[in-house]
Amino acid sequence: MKYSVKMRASKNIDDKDLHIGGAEKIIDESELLNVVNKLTLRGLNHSRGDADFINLKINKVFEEDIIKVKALKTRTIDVKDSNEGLSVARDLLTSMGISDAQKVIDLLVNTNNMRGAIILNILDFKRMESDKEKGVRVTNMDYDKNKDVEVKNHRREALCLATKTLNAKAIIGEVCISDDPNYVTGYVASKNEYIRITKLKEKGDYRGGRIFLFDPRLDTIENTINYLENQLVVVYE
Ligand code: PML
Ligand code: MG
Repeated sequence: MKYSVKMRASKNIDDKDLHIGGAEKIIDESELLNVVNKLTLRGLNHSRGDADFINLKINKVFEEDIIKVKALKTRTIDVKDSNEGLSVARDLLTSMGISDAQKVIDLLVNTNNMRGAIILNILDFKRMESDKEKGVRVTNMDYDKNKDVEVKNHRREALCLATKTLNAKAIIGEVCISDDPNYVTGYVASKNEYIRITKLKEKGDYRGGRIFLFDPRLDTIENTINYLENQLVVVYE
């Protein structure tokens, strides 16, 4: 028997909920208590701050409901600073057919404190999430092996999330800046690859987030959000 475990941690600042971090696992029953323990510790000691509130959700899952997806291939572009990084990201988005890539970058650099991602319609640049404060949180995914439970491995967890996300019919791209103030590498992903860019912000900046590029000609927004939130996906490398 397998279980899905989701952890989400937040902090209360001036009566506002500050998003700290989260994690997703799909594991065997024998690992459950161990994983719950380790994810709780991760929520308690995060570089965005120590949590006041940790939400753990455990669901039994059925093997036959899980789809297997191969991880996107990865490459890294080295840049000297975040200005150069953002301009590389903009050019990659343009090469993916985004008509006003600067608009996407401007939206992303001003994103702050969201639990989930922004979904942007690539035809009219309108946001598609019903809750604009939370965004859409991609859940129910993990690797088949070598799962990192103890400490956050930014690159591997982001690759898992991007692989699931880009496997949605109507998501044609993603751009991400980490909201971890100590982590400045971000990425642009397409259906074919996950391109890391070594600096998309300066150290110490708490801002960050994700934008998914949605092509409404390929699927409905309802199917897309349902897939991102609920479809069980295991990623193999
Ligand atoms: C996050 O903080 O969740 C985003 C991490 C981005 C990782 C980019 C990379 O190193 O490949
Ligand atoms: Mg995070």
